[in-house]
Amino acid sequence: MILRDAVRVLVANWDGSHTVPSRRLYPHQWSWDSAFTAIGNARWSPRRARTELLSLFGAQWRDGRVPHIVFNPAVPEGAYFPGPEFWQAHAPSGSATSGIVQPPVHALAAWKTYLAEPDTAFLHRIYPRLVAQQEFLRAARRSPEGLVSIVHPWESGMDNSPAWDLPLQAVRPAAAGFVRRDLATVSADERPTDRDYERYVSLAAAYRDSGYRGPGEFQIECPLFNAAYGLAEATLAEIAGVLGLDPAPHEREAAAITAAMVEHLFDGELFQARDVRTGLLIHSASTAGLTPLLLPGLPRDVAGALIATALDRFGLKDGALPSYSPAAPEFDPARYWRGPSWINLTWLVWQGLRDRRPDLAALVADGITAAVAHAGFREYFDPFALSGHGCRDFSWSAALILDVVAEHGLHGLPASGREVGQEAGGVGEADQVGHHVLA
Ligand code: 9WN
Repeated sequence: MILRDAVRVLVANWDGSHTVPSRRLYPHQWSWDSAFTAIGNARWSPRRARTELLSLFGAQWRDGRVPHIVFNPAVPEGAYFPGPEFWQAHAPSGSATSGIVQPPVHALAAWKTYLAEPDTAFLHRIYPRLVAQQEFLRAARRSPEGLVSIVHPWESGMDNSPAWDLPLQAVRPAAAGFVRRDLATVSADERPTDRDYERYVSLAAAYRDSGYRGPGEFQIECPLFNAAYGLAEATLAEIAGVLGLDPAPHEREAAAITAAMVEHLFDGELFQARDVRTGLLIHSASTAGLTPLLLPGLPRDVAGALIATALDRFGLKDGALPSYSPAAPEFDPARYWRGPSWINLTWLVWQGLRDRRPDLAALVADGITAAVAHAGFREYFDPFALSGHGCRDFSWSAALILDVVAEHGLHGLPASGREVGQEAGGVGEADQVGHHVLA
């Protein structure tokens, strides 16, 4: 049942060449959402996963950046703020886009899509684009320490994480005069505040007015973004190997970023963000700090310390993984990235644990399936009550459950849900549903 319902959500959110994260709240194509959605789609329709990724990279800019939103021209301007009129940006393909980026988790998505159905022609097409995406980050965003920075909280994917509160204080808020669209769909106490939005808009407008060169008043080395960048290099090495290309430059870059992260962002317990403008670490309790577990070359003692932190301060064993430590005063179980459990973030930590601690990875996978079984494919979840928050029928929640169940089975479900899931034939049934709909 849960698998069939997941495929139904993905089918309903499909727009012909990409999947919208949510019909009402996010009616365009988002960059890292497409990567997570492809990872799930690869489990029942690798063709759809390939199309999703290729359509996103079809809007890649000449400088290699992959915009965080590709706008659907059929959707009215007022459906999402800030829309194409605000960003004033176009890809060489002609698509209207934003001009900022999101964590580069796409090489991983391409690789998982390939593993689900080995299609070397797809890898040949996507590899140079994935390399160009990394080259943009090196050329435009690399600091002398060898880390890449983000220039807007939206680039972190974890938009209003408490980790950004301090650097955002230095940003001049935009004058009012814009209309938020998100509050028409989701309750205000689950979303960023108006004060946050004034600063998001101010930063985005300044970056736009710089010709998307920046850097502007917000320049941060985020541990999740850098972990994704490093994992992308490690994954590109795998892809290069399949394509008969030299993996060594990618391996060297993955090792270099891992070393730079350990040297500059690790506080002994958790990876922290660093403010490039002040040179100081921003001490927070964000779950982003656990995601360097994804890096295959992370030293064993550092990984061990991170796992100890995850157990002590993030309740790793206790069900749904929060996006911020419940032990910290800023924790809020219902507001956006300030505490709720998000399936994509939990999935990333799960990936990082699978080889290192399969016992803990299994508990995290159980937490993902239990949250979705309890509340449906919501955007985020109270990590204790498991109640759903944000929008409904959210694509990556539906997609990643397909991946988790394919790897881990249905253990996290209550017995009744498990039976229904098994009766439905698991991912095999989903496959039929999907192919039927695609036919
Ligand atoms: C701004 C689409 C996106 C996700 C982000 C999430 C949220 C947008 C918003 O939705 O951000 O990009 O309008 O709040 O924070 O991670 O990619 O699902």
